Amino acid sequence: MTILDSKLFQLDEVPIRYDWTLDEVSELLEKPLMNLLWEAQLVHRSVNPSYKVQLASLLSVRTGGCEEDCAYCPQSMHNSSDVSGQPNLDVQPVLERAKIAKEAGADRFCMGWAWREIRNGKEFEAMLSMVRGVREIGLEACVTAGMLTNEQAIRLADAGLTAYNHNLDTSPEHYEKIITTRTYQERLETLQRVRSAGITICCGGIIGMGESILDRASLLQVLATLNPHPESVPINSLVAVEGTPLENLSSVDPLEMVRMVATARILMPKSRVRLSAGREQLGREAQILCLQAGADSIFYGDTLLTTSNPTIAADRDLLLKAGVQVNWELN
Ligand code: SAM
Ligand code: DTB
Ligand code: SF4
Repeated sequence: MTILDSKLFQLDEVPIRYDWTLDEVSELLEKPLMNLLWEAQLVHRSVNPSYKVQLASLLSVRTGGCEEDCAYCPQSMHNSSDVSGQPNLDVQPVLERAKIAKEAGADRFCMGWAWREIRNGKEFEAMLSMVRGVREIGLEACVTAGMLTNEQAIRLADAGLTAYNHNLDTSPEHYEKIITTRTYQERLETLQRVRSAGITICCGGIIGMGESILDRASLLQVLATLNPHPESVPINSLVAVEGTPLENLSSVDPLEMVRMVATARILMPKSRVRLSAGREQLGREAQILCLQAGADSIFYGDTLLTTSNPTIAADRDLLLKAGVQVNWELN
């Protein structure tokens, strides 16, 4: 037994709270970094003693041409990024990609549609077949496709969908500077539909979009007062893509990501905190700090939806060096 196995370094019971105040969240987010890291790690080590990291691979099934005006997104038709509307991928090629992801060690396969909301018909039937196929391959299945109806949520649940990703993106206060074509309230209602259908929720946001520290605290407060907490919380840092209104924003200080991850871990002890877009700008050391302070999932694969992600080889090296546990042998 090492000193790290001793009770001194474990919390007996990590309380789950849904009544976090904005002051409490801000205080955590702005704590001296050493203290924040210590507190976050106590929680993280208690709930995830082997530092298991979930690997989630992403694929864009329907790319570009989206009618929403999300200022960060290269897939919006309101933006002039070099991403044009493309034909949707068919079921079989998607399942081929899922098999490749599984062989590379992924746990979850996430599929994205650049839609304001899910449409019924051929494309939705194909989505259901993809979900069933991904589950048969032995992976968790996640879909992100905008708003949905109760009936669509129930059909996705029946097909075996593990999680639905729908982000709040930023604070309620900063939101209107980023998106005008869909309200915060609509996002919350979508999350409620997903929850009612019995699908787990993947919901987080993005930093680096010109928001204040208080905005970040406010986003985290909204997430941490959802009851139950979202099962997964993706923390993205803006990938500033040419042709979007946010193209000239400078990248966030990597330690800001560390703070977001650490605070999310303390607020939502049992949720998966996914270190998401923007890892290429982070560097190895900051990523390892995130893995230590609370991140227990990453996007794994050479591309996100339309932008690049660290390569599989780079991530294998990172995870090996960090000494975390993944579902393939690290050697
Ligand atoms: N259309 C669906 C929707 O908005 O819910 C699904 C796809 S959308 C691309 C999924 C999420 O990716 C967004 O909510 C946003 O948080 C994140 N995202 C998109 N572009 C990004 C960027 N340039 N940098 C960081 N995160 C981004
Ligand atoms: C999430 O929070 N981040 C992922 C996933 N959920 C769907 C998407 C990141 C997209 C980054 C920009 C792009 O590749 O287009
Ligand atoms: Fe469309 Fe989603 Fe991009 Fe917004 S984030 S423009 S809804 S694809």
